[in-house]
Amino acid sequence: MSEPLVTVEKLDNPARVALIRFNRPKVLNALNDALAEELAGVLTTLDADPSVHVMVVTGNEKAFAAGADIAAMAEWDYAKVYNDNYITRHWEAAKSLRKPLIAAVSGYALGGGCEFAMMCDFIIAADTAKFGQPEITIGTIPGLGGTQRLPRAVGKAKAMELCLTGRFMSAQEAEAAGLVARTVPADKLMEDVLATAGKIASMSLPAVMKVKESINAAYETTLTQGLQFERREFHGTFALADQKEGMRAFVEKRKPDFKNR
Ligand code: DAK
Repeated sequence: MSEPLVTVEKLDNPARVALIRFNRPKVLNALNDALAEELAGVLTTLDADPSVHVMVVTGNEKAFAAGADIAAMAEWDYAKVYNDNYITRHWEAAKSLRKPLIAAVSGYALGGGCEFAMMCDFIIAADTAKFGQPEITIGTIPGLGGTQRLPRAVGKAKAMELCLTGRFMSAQEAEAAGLVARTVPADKLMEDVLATAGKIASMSLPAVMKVKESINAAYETTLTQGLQFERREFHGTFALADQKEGMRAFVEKRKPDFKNR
């Protein structure tokens, strides 16, 4: 049996959190078609698993992922990548998840690695992390959303400069620019990310999914439509037992016992 390209652990502590790890350390977790297919299967399965509320995806100390596998792609031609819908079919899985997916980034997050991290709901970075879209240096351009999500995260000027030069950006710069939720010392990355995931996993799952859907609507709609969507979802929470439980617990000065209903 060959090693899995993506490993998965459903954790007891914190409960309801699943940890997914890219597992191609010899090539800095370069993302090939087989890895993308495994990842899509894992994400889809975990999203449908009621015992999991939050997913965390990570790499290793040296690399989250240094991009798509260049050696695999080097000799492909246009007809092949177009006809095969080159790895797009697998990556779309991450876009349709209803539960939160957090990227824990240490080391390199380049090209498709940076793009996949941006497809996650938020990124927590080790202070050693390096982000970039170096595709231009190998004669191509970002293909998994780099020219679209990066400007939305860091603004046009910085996205343009990064994609046109292929320069790497430090975790500190990425945080200041808004790409990263928080930067933490490298040796505390997983502790911090898992505590964050555990906190989210302790909330009411339908409320968590409504927050995710509403914030994502901010990217897809006008402000008026987005506000209306949020209002409907807010009103909708009043149909949940967890809204009653959460507010009653506050009034009664106790911890809520959410049932995810
Ligand atoms: N692909 C294949 N192998 C890679 C790799 C990659 N992206 N990155 C690193 N490796 C391999 C190296 O070849 C080396 O292998 P060996 O020589 O040991 O066999 C090993 O990993 C260690 O790398 P280095 O020896 O280079 O390590 P260094 O510390 O010296 O340098 C580095 C680290 C990250 C600066 C360097 O490895 C590097 O520049 N890597 C390439 C970064 C890059 O250009 N990434 C962008 C690739 S293009 C799409 C989806 C995705 C994409 C497009 C479309 N669709 C859904 C349509 C994405 C495209 C890309 O990401």
